[in-house]
Amino acid sequence: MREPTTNPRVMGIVNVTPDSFSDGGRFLDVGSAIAQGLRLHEEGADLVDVGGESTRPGAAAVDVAEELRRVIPVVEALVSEGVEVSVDTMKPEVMRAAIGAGAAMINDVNAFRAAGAIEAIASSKVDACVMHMKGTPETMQADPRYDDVVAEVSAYLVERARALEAAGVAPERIVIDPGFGFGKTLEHNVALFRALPAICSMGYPVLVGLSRKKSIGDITGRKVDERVAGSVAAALLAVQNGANLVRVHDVRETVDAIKVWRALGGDR
Ligand code: 7PM
Repeated sequence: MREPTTNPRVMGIVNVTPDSFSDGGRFLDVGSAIAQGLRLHEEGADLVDVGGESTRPGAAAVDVAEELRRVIPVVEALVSEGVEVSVDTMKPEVMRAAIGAGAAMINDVNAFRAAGAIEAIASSKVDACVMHMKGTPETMQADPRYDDVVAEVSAYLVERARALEAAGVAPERIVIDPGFGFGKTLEHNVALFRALPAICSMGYPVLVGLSRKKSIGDITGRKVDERVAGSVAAALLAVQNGANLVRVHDVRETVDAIKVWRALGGDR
C-alpha cells in the first residue's frame, strides 16, 4: 500500500462545446474554452484537460476534422500562455496534432486501443493517461456487469500500460485511471475507490476523475451543479489514498482543500 502523494496534482477540465451555429459560431466556443483554461490555471490547476466531447458518456461520435477544429486552437492558445495542457481524445490524428501544438499529456479514455494510437504517443515524449472503460461511450452505462470489478479493471490497466511500454513509452510517462462512471454502477465505482491504495501500488501514477459525476449525485442526492462539496470530498479522499492526479471542474475549491489537508499533516 502506498502513502498519500506528497504533491498531488490538480487537472482542471475544459470542454470545448459543440458549435451553437453550423458555421461562424466556432470562435465563441473556442474563445470561451481558452478563457476557461486560463481561469483554471490562475485558480491553481497544475494542468488543464481539453476535450472536444467525443469521449463523454452517451455522446455521439465527433469526426476528426470537427474535433481538430475544436481542440487544437485551444491547445495552442493555452500553451502559448504557459499552461500545461492535456488533451482528452481517442483519435490518433488528434493526438498527433495536439502533441505538435505542445500538449504535455494525451488522456485517452479508450486507452490507446484505436489503430495508430500507440504509435502516435510512442513517437513523442508526452505523458499518456490510460483509462479503463467497459464498452463504448454510447452504450457503457446500460447494465454494466463484472465478476470482480477491481481485478478486471486492474488487469486491463496493466495490460494497456504494458502495451505502451512495449512500444517504447517509458513507465514514468504512463498514468493509469480506473475510469469512474465509464461502464460502472455506483457499486462498481465504490469498490474501485476503496481499492485505490492497491491500484496506487501498481507502479504507475494514478489519476482519479469523480468530479460532479453521477456517483456523487447518487450519494448526495444533488443535481450536477450542486455536487461541488461532494466532489471535493472525493478528490481529497482519493489523494489521501494515493492518487497522484485528480481531474476536477472546481479547481479553486479542490486546491484549497488539498492545501489545508497538507498543512494539517494529511501528507504524512
Ligand atoms: C458527462 C459525463 C460528461 C461524464 C462528461 C463526463 C474522465 C475522463 C471524462 C475520467 C479521465 C467528465 C466525464 N471523465 N478522463 N474524461 N478520467 N482520464 O466528468 O474520469 O468530464 S468525461
